Amino acid sequence: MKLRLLRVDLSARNSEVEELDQSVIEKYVGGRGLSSKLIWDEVEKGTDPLGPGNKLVMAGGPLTGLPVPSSGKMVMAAKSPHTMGYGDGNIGTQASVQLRKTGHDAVLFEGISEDPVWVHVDDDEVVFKDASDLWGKDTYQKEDMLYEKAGKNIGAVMIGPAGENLVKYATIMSERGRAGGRTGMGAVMGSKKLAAVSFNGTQTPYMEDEQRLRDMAGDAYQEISDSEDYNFWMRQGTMLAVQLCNTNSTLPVRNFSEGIFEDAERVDGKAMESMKEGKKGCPNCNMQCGNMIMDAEDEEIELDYENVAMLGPNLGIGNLRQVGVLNKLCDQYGLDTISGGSSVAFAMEAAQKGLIEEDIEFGDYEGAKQLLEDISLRRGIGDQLAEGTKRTAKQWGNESEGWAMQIKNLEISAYNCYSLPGMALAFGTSPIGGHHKDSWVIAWELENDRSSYSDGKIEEILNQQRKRGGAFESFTTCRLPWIEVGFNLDWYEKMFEAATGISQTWDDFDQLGDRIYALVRSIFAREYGKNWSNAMDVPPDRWFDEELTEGEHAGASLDRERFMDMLKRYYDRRGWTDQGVPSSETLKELGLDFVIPELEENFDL
Ligand code: PTT
Ligand code: SF4
Repeated sequence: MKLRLLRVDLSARNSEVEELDQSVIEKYVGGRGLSSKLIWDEVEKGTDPLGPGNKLVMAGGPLTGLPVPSSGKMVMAAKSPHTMGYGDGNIGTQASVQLRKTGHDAVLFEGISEDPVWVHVDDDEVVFKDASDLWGKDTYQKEDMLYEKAGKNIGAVMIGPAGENLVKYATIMSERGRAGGRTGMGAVMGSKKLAAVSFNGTQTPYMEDEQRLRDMAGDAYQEISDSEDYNFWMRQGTMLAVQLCNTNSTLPVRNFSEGIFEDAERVDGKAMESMKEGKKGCPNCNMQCGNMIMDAEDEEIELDYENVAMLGPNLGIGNLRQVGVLNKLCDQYGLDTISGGSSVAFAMEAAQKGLIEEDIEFGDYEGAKQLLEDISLRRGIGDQLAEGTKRTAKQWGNESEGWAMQIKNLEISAYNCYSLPGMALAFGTSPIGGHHKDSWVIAWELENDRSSYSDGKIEEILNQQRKRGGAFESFTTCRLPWIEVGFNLDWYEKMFEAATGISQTWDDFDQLGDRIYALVRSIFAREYGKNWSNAMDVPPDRWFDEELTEGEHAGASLDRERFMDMLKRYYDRRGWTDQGVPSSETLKELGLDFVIPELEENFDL
């Protein structure tokens, strides 16, 4: 099997196909694995992430679009304008399936278009379409226009005004509710004047043993729908986490200052169930988790936990239909709900403390709406907040950096960690900044000595990072069948072999995860050079210096010394130096020798 990479040069408006041989799949698989290799190889240190030298990858993997549960995902990756290191996100959309049906496994965009452009890939044909009428429209409008012009069979991704205005945490959107690339992949598209990308394919993606894969699919899907947790998942999806977090004092409330929300029952999974109008989800999935309700403007909106927690409790807003409107606004503007919610909460706290004159306070729904719009359009303080909480804190001063809730500039997702050392470490060592996607160790931690800083937690984090951040991001399939309904991991070895003809075990996939972690970390280290240190992996001061004041866990905070010791033990397990950079021995073991010379310029490996 070979990988087909479509290179699209937006400056020259031409394209070519490059075939990558099987050894690339064996070593990097696809998705994040392939993307991180391409970014290391092709995006030089110091490249302006919003300039022509940055490259944007949209990569499926060998399982994408095949008869495999929840296989409608792809990774979008580039140098992140937000973290300034490797950035990516994962999106479930028909575009992933259609990409592979065009006969390509990944697309790499380079250069910058002079005028707004929409790239349409129709099997082997790449068409550069004028997008001047799409530019300035929101993502809902853009999508309608794309379907009208190219037909409903296409799969499309697009940016909204936030991406066009280069908001540092603009996402790429699809299908009114799928979002990917909270590390600013929407801004990278915006900088390239790439308004939308669509795919329409007629081919069958490569399958080494199609019959075997199809035979397995029936049983695999059945195992999912027969699982014990299936019905509850279908009722609540990710919304089940509101109650879990509130009960355990880990909900982000009013800019992460508390862990319990007085109106949690009005925004939790049960409340959502009482309003539910239907379900939605990604292609090839039989456990669709998008829950639709009517928002306060009487329009349909899909709710997920992160969106609700960051735009509800974290803003002091306890009305689910209003939260729905804020969520919809972010989707229309193409603004990440997590960073957007965190930035608005940061402004609310700053106003409360008198750092800014704006009249906005926690619980102010209209104010939140206005500010999300101002961020997307870069108006007033929205222009500052569009740079993220850390950069804004540097301007607003008064030690506000301590409650700018970010790691490596990326705003932390919706788990409040005063009493969760393990989840705090998972955020700290997430490869792309404060994101929960690679290690959602919270569920395990709540059941296993939550207050400890133990080696056991480090092992669990490593295990999750390898599987979630390595294998699933590279297959690329949704990880939720495994995590939420216990779909057996053995399936993936068999499906991978039937799809590619390559035999790999979970030991190999785990090593893939380690390889990707070392490579992504090397991209950050190369980029930051002498400015890199282990401080980049440490959560904000708020979790160490302040305490929860309410509920069973009142008085809880993280212990800095114990956290730093845990971080050091984590580095040791990874074979990284005390500054969190992979050692030359580790790089050699993982087949990443080519990284060493550039890192040695700044680090003692
Ligand atoms: C993901 C992050 C998440 S993670 C959520 S809700 W989650 C937020 N969703 C946003 C949104 O919606 N609109 C918006 N404007 N911004 C948003 N930002 C936030 O982005 C998503 C699901 C979910 S819902 C999760 S956990 C799982 N994530 C997966 C992953 O990362 N990899 C993988 N192999 N499988 C996954 N399955 C699940 O997919 P980022 P989606 Mg998303 C409206 O991309 O950048 O990683 O940020 O992809 O198709 O929407 O599915 O409670
Ligand atoms: Fe998409 Fe949810 Fe299905 Fe995963 S479980 S593929 S996120 S609908």
